[in-house]
Amino acid sequence: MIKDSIVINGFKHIKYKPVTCTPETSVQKSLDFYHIMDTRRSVREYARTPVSQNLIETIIQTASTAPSGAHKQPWTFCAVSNAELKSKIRKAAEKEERESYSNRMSERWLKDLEPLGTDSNKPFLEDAPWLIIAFKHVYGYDEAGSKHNNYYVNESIGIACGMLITAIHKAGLVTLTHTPSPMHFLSELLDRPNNERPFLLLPVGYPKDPVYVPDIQRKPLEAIAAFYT
Ligand code: IYR
Repeated sequence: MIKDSIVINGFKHIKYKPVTCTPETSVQKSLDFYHIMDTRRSVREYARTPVSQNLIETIIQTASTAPSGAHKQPWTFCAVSNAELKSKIRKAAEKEERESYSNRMSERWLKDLEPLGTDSNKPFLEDAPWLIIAFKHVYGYDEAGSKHNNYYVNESIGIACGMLITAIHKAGLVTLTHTPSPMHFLSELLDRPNNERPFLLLPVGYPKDPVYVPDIQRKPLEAIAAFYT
């Protein structure tokens, strides 16, 4: 008799239910998903079309299905639609970006960004109906309120942000990974606790119509993978 659960180290383990696939449907499903994801682009201009909080909540729940070090889930996703707060975030981000573009970034870096057409103006921080700011938890608290360590925090939140971006794309929305630097102004404006540090800022919404993106190509498989069979 196959058991529904077993106990390991005194902890209950439940029977894993895989997504139903055959070797043939796996191939088709992975191809279909690749083709969907290959249409994803970072978009810098947003339509004013509203996006419901409900939709943003589901996307964040998808992100939070990510694996994390010792399952600590060391993240908070702050979702901002408040116009006044978005405007404050834009002002503070543009102040840092102006300094970065004129003094902090190297000539080489600025040259590398030319094909992408970025500059220190960030209208998307007000135009997008939502801003999601991912905060990493450099440490956490247990049930009794004492501090505990988190593990592989950057890896964990990086994976979760990747899944957030995937969920955004699957919902027909667009985003971009904005990294104003330094970003501690986000902790202050959003009044985040001491154990949280801003990791990534993502505007989320529908794209402006029409919208244009740089004509850049992805590396081919040979350039990104090595097989040892
Ligand atoms: N953080 C700046 C600069 C920037 C840096 C990289 I690397 C990019 O791929 C894009 C932009 C900004 O957000 O404009």
